[in-house]
Amino acid sequence: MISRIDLRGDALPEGRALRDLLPRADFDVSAALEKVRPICEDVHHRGDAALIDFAERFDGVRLTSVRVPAEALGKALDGLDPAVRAALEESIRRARVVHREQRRTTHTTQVVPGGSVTEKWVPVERVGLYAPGGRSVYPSSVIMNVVPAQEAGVESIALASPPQAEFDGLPHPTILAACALLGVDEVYAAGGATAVAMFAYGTESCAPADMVTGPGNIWVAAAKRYFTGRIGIDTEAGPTEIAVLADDTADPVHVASDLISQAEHDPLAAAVLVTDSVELADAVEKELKPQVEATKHVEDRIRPALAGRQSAIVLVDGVDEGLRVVDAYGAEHLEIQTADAVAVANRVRNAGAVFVGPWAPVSLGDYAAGSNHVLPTGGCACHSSGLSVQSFLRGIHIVDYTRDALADVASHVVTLAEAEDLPAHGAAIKARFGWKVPESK
Ligand code: HSO
Ligand code: ZN
Repeated sequence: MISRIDLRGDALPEGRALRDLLPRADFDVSAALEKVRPICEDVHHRGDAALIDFAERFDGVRLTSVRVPAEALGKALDGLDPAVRAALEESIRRARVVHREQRRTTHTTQVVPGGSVTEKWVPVERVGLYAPGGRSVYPSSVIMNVVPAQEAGVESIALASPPQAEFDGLPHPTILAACALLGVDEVYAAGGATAVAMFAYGTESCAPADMVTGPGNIWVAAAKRYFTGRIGIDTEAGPTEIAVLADDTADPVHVASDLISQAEHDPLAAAVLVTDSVELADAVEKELKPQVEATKHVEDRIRPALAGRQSAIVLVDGVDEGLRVVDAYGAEHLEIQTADAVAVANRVRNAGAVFVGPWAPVSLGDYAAGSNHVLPTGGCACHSSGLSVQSFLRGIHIVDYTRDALADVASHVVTLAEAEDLPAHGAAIKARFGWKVPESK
């Protein structure tokens, strides 16, 4: 059901070469780019009419309007199972506690007497959030996108989710209910690339957004890439990944269930166990079989995900080597199930989020740890972070110098301008001092 990669014995290769030993799913966003281009441009030219035509073609429903009426949100909340409502509220509360602390304060650095640089943090003005429909109707992802945007102080937040034929062309009711709980009342029934294009260009009913975030399939990722440079995006979300670094102290039942939990998302999801214990590897493999069979999405997602080339059990010589492997891989989610898990977790450099010890499974983080579940995939954890308040803020430098403070550094600026063959840059300084450059101190 899951392949093995044996890295024991020889010294591990360095850097990229090590990462190349750990295969990932094929997720070729550039190929999808060509297909989304005409869709995005049609939305650009025909606005709402294009959105309505695409909804008919992709979602099988003819809409009268793409904007979801306010009453539909209230109705969805009224119809929400009270237990689901309580769970969503707890998830929101915990996410708020964590994200509120991420707010950044304005800071002024006195560089020299009379010369200061202030870094002022300003929220993005308008954000469009995308919540997928179809196989992945995740109100939890609505929370993970909306909460950091709200805590960052974003004033205008709109959400789009695909229209559902079975709900009269409205997005899924749990998505609408989550919006109502979060206080988001601007919601659109638009799916995939068309939703991203709607936010990027704006249409008759939807004002353009400065930024689009939220998970989605390859078409959403391709549309985000298409608009990069025009609007801000979070990272392109690829298939979900879990890596578990475990030794012989780990419980194979837990390890197996955690691997399966993320394989449940997608046939391309990756589940990777890195261990120095052959006994644990054997026990996890044995445990996978009955657990996989007992769960719901076996044939369409879990079995293909675990059997896919993107999933594996990786054998290493020790926990130190295991750390090198998980760092090279840069998993979206990394669990540490070893002796002294806290110390091992503190040594991790590359992961979207790290889950420490036996009582912090990825499922907890998906719903109710307070952490964010929108995390970098495909190895992007080596250079990017998950969604946070910071994602929705811009730091603006405010430069304030007095005449004396400028005079003190004037000759250095002129020298550098000349060294770069940009004399007009130097002239802008000289003009202020009667064309005689004061000596720098
Ligand atoms: N594990 C997914 C998020 C999610 N899980 C939503 C359940 N619902 C990607 O981080
Ligand atoms: Zn999940």
